Amino acid sequence: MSKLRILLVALVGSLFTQSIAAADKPNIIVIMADDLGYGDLSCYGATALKTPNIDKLASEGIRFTSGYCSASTCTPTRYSFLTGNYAFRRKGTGIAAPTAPAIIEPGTVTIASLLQKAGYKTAVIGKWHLGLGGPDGPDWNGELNPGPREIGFDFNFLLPTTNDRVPQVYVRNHRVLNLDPKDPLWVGNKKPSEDHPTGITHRNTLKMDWSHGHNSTIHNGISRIGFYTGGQAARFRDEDLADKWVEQSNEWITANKDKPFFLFFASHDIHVPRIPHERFMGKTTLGYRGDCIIQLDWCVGELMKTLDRLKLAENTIIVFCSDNGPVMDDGYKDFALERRGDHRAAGPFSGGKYSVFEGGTRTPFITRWKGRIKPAVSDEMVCTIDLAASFATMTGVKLEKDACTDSFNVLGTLLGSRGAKGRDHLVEQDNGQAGNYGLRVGNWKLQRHDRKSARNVVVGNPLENTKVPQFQLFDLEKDQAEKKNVIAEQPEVANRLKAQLAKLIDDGRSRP
Ligand code: NG6
Ligand code: CA
Repeated sequence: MSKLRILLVALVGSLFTQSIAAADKPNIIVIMADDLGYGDLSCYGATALKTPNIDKLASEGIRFTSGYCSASTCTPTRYSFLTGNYAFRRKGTGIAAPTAPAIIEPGTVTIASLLQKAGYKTAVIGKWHLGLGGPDGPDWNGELNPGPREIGFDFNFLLPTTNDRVPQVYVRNHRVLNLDPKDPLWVGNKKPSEDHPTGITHRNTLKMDWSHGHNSTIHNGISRIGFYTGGQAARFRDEDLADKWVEQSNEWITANKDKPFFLFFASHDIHVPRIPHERFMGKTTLGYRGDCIIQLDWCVGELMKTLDRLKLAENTIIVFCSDNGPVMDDGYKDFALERRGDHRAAGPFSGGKYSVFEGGTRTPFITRWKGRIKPAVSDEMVCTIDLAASFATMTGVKLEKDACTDSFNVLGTLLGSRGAKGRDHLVEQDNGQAGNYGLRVGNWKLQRHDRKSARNVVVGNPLENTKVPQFQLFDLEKDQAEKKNVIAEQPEVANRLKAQLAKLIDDGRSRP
């Protein structure tokens, strides 16, 4: 072969691999809502409000009826989504306190580090709630390290804990944004001084009253979980959070439009305190809880506009999901329950946030890849924990055996390939290490409650603890509300599922 020919073959070859690689490396945006229930969107049956932007995503992509998050609280779902490991296997994965250190150790393989390996630019914008800093916890006035950047994110712009936990500041990369060193930020679990105003001592000054917990330091007229002082210039207004996430995302997407990128858009909506921007207040009949859903839908619309403007829609996979099921009264008197009317936030399911009934983890789950995914509704079972293995497969990154040990490759299902199957089983959990479990296998659902007072959480009253037996079995085909325990009628099925769950826990991993 002549030199020229060799060169030509090499060139054509590399062009070919490049085009294949480009097709296999679409941008990825995971939009994770907070506390959004299965029945909270009009594309999932809500009639009390309209969510046109998310509905559009669903109509242009796949709307899953068996899409799950891993846990019915925030921290364990986020831990599992990022690491691909069930949170019940790890101590310290329950709802993180304001002073919690980084829960995921630097160097841990995550969906972000895998995509980084595949050549992606990666960012997380929004709620973190996975702790920051070393074993002593966050150094709010110094480097907040380790954090997202030590586990695969090139950029982070965060609400560091939750909007109801102190402090109300943004964290950009390793620093609190706009922090004036002359006004240091102090965060702690105890009242810093006798005269420090709290939700108890200054209750009549609050713009939204608390119903349980949430009675410590007051910021923006709302008392929170935990205490803090200082950092005045760095503090945000709750009303502006959604706008901030959109602004930051648009900037980051625009700056990274020429490379494949992975954006984890972690909305704080619709977590308490539900304080939408003034322009969304009163937009629904459901009170602020509904108004925050409209605000979330607006955010999704803005992201879509950015993709359209940059001509990226056909080169971007969007996954829309939630971090746990719904709750009405989560500590503030925002009248979500009183104003809900016929709206059923968990759709046809029982339970919600904190529970292992389906309402706790079966949540909206939508994938869209314009031009590639054929619009459909899918009953296949998929979970946020599967995104790591699925996108590693898509981008050609090798998954080591000890990484993402509970993450299954369900890429075909996520993209709607004909005949593709989702999971054949899934463990659902409530909060942190061990506790209460659900195991879904096909239409069967086993509940196992290891905690003494198992919470049979009723949406609307999270404090209601109905005693439940340690094991219950439900046939979801006939009884999706898990109302009729058939464990006595189906001893064989129950024993099979009990043994399967015990093995899944004992094995320490479930990915083959
Ligand atoms: C609970 C809080 C609740 C919420 C939850 C975490 C009280 C009484 N309840 O402890 O309001 O903050 O933690 O929610 O303080 S999550 O969605 O971030 O997991
Ligand atoms: Ca949550």
